[in-house]
Amino acid sequence: MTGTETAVYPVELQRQVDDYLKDLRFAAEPGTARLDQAMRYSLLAGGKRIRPVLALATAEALRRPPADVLPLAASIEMIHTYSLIHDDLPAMDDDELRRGKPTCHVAYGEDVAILAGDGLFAEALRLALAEQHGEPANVLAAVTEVVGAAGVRGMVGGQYLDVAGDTAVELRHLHELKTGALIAASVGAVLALEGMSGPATIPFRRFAAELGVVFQIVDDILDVTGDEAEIGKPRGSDERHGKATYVSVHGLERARELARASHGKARAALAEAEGDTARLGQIADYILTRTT
Ligand code: GRG
Repeated sequence: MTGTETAVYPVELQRQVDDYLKDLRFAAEPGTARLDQAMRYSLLAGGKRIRPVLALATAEALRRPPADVLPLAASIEMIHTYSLIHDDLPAMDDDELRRGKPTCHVAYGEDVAILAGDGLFAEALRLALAEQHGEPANVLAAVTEVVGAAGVRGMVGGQYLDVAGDTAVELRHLHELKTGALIAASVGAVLALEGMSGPATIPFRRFAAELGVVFQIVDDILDVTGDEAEIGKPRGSDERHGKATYVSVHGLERARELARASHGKARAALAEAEGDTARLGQIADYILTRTT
């Protein structure tokens, strides 16, 4: 994509997340078993787990065992999965393939898919509040950060700007809300959980914000140039949905330059952060060079 090899992804952190997610069950009675099945169908469909892996790598940077933050990290992935289920619905993007499999509404019906998304959101909060260890005030601050990023000032607000199609809204701003906020919260929530505040958090937060930009530009590039089997959905969906993207606005070459420039800024911010940040840097390199 950028003329470089795909950087190595921390698959051992991804495995920890996958193992944790696999053990989650939501239904408490036979009557809701099919809803549980639909939620787990999408949750376990094989995403890259970038957001929870970022959370685990942030814990590692702060010298806390990554496994300590699994409930919080899993809750972020559950919210991400809910957003994908709802984004694929006929009223939104009307997509039939996600992560290489039929979308939730194709597999389970539209009514169940809406409830599967709603269920994942609520169960994410329950999981983080009930299972995440830490000072109660810090757990609350961490969950507040995640929910804020998922709400109107973040993902849902960004999705609204997208569907409203107001051409005056700057592309970077739309994506900062729609995808950047939850990526940034994957780092920020762990800082909050550790009770970190003030100047020491600034480099981490700058890194995470810029990483969201890299992620989105690369996503737009892959929608045009990616291998359909690898990206798990048909190429060109942005164009079919008439979406303004970094590629449609700036062209492919400029979009690649912008991705490299944002990656450089993310790396520069990380260099200012205290702690064991090697793995966070590795994830930034992966996000720039990923093909899936
Ligand atoms: C419907 C409430 C609501 C929100 C939708 C994030 C979002 C907002 C929609 C997803 C649509 C989309 C494809 C956005 C582009 C960026 C993105 C989130 C890509 C998918 O994320 P990855 O690459 O997916 O992390 P995996 O499958 O690896 O988890």
